[in-house]
Amino acid sequence: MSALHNSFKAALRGEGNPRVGLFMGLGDPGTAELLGGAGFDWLLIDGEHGPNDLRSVLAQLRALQGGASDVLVRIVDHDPALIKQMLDIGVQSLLVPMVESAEQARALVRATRYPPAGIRGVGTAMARAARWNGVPDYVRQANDEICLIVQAESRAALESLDDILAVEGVDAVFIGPSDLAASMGHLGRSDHPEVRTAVLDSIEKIARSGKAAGVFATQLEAARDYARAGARFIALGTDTLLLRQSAAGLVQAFRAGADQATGTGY
Ligand code: 3PY
Ligand code: MG
Repeated sequence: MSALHNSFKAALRGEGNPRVGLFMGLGDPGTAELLGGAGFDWLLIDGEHGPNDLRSVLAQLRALQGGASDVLVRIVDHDPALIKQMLDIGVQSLLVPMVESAEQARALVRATRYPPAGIRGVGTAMARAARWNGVPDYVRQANDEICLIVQAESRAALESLDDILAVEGVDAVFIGPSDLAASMGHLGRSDHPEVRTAVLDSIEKIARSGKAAGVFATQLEAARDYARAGARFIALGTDTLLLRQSAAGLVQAFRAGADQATGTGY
């Protein structure tokens, strides 16, 4: 197996249970390290809404290296220069938000590939991804091990979904229910029945196309519906929500005289 083998990409192509993951928005390597032992199939470092830059992403990649969870990174925009930097520090599975057309998807494929397939600049001596020239043949293997996931999260994106799905080099399409809800006139209501139906229909369409469907869900009942519709990977929430909910729940439980343990030992 290649030193660059991308197990997340391979898992998306396979069968079996959907891969469940968590978005990490705290931007902290300690949190990443802790969550790396929690049993998720994958963890996503969020550089779109979370306060992450190149260095904080790098620190979290290091904290998660060799762990059981595959690592994804969501970048803030479609900038090929940022994509080049992310790939060079070792990101192999990239989630790109707000993709609305096949043209945008094709540009993203090119940004992630070395020539002649794309426009990724070559600087392997500086690149952790290539172990600073320690991986023989890095430039010839890298393209095949990139997993490019585009986010469809607007009416326009769903209207272009067939065209986006036809783009070679896009491995998966991830539905963003919150932005989709906003674009459908239901801001803050990703559980609105119209949004739910659009998400489910899109997952089914993506699955039929042969590409992998991904989706974000903060309710397990929704996550299970999405799995039944054919989602291959599902985010079950965020580190921020987990921490906030359990912290607030603990203090409320104490004040209400209820019983709640934070765990055993200290
Ligand atoms: C959204 O729901 O809009 C997201 O980007 C998270 O998946
Ligand atoms: Mg979004």
